[in-house]
Amino acid sequence: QSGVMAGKRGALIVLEGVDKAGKTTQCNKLVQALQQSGQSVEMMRFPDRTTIIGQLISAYLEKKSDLEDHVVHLLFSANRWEMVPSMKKKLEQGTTLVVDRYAFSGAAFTSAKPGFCLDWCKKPDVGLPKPDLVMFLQLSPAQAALRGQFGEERYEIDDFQRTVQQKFDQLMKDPSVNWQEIDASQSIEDVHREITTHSLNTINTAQNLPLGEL
Ligand code: DGP
Repeated sequence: QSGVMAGKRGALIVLEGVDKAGKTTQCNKLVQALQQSGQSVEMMRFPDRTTIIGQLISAYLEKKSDLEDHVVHLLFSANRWEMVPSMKKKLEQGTTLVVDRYAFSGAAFTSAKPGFCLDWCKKPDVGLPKPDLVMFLQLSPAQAALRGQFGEERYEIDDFQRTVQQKFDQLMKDPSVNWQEIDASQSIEDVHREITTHSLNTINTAQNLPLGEL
């Protein structure tokens, strides 16, 4: 090996899925399991509501403010872009990032609104670091309903979530993304085992590959 970048890079691992699929639970469990196996790993989530852009998004989701749909879309994307320098730095330093939602949620949620095409929705995120693995937690609307009522936030409506699911189905046809579908109706532990196996495999293969771009 030569040059300054002798270390192994971390992997960029994303969990996606419709609301109630269990993404946050599984992200937390995955981070714990990877830490216990000796990996350097950090969790992230989008939207990241802690930044100034994130606070605008949060107020919008909580229906405390109204924003034009294109503007909101661009803010969600900007919220990802603002984290790119720190993401790249961590990956280069060998830290694996486990990310709760990413650009795919961006495209799926906005394109589920009337008057938006998937192609336009994907554009602002073109050039973001490409995940080494995107696990899609698959859960039917009927199964999601068994997990209780949706909350009060914007987008937490059955019909809308059905359309979002269809948009994700379209996004998953993109062969340039490493999609892994996970049956999220299994027990928490079974889903966790599957996700951990895929993640460990990805961490091993990603370290020999350059980080891609969406
Ligand atoms: P969460 O914090 O994971 O509950 O996500 C908040 C809500 O925002 C959820 O309904 C999904 C939606 N969402 C996440 N990312 C995006 C995005 O980039 N664009 C749009 N329009 N919605 C998003």
